[in-house]
Amino acid sequence: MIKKCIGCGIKLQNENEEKEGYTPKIEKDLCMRCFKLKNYGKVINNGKIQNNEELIKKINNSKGYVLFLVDYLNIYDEVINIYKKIKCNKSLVITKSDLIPKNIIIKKMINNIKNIYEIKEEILLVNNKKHDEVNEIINKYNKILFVGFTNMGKSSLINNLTNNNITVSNKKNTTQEFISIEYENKVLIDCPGFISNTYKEVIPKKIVKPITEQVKNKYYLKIANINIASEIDNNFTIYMDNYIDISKRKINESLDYNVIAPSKSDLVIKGLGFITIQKITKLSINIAKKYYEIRPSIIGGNNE
Ligand SMILES: Nc1nc2c(ncn2[C@@H]2O[C@H](COP(=O)(O)OP(=O)(O)OP(=O)(O)O)[C@@H](O)[C@H]2O)c(=O)[nH]1
Ligand SMILES: [Mg+2]
Repeated sequence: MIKKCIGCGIKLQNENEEKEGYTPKIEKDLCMRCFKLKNYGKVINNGKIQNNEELIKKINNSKGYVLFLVDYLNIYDEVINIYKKIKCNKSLVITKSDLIPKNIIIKKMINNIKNIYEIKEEILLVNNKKHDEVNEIINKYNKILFVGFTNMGKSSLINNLTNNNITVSNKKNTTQEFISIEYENKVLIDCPGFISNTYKEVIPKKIVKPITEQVKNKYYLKIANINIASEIDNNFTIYMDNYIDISKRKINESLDYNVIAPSKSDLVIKGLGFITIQKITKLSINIAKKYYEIRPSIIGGNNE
């Protein structure tokens, strides 16, 4: 009989310590990787690397209802493009609502996300302790897949809904295979996460306090080794983990201001969050283009 790890779904084996699914004793329920992740928060290997296109195919073949999870700091084109490739009935679920600053008007943010990214389906808001809107979906369908990029809280939500013990961690790629959970005559399926090319991943543990910085044109803002300068004096409001180092430094060299930022736009840094730029300007940013993008502000309006 094939035995699978209850933490990540991988097939267990006790023959080769170097290979995925290894456990010293096959009677155990967890692979070594999950055991170390759960007990010591340590990653002993990167695990099976997911292929996003293959994952999409498997999800589309499942014929289940898809809950596509993403937290509000990690919404960007690559994520929405994958969301749109999911052909099942689906909803977009904004997770970790406990991390959303109090000044954000949720309804407005959801509306902005719908408009900016042209989302036709409903958008739900949950955290792993408060998930009424997800319960309503579960009541309506028999097979529900929890889909999304790594670290968006899929396994946490399933654990909280069903009292299960799937491995949860702030490391990438925790869930390795599809895990089916039977729950009140329904099947809930935890999916491995999609992988993105992020600049750096920082997951806030506490509510994010937005930080507004006045940035004069002779200074640049330094955030986690990213230098951002504005051609004109400007206000930047930063929505990122509050433990990230932020400082202002004098500009000593001539910079190339080649990124247009309209007024009230967000500069999204993949994996970190976003910065709302108040006035129309040109920016200079010292990281590769693939790590960031500009969009209309999802916070929008005058609630800052
Ligand atoms: N603040 C907060 N953190 C959460 C919430 N849900 C999950 N997290 C944290 O987010 C991180 C990732 O959670 P997981 O449930 O492992 O994410 P996943 O989507 O299953 O990730 P993969 O298995 O890698 O695809 C962990 O550090 C969790 O503690 C939530 O509702 N609020
Ligand atoms: Mg998971």
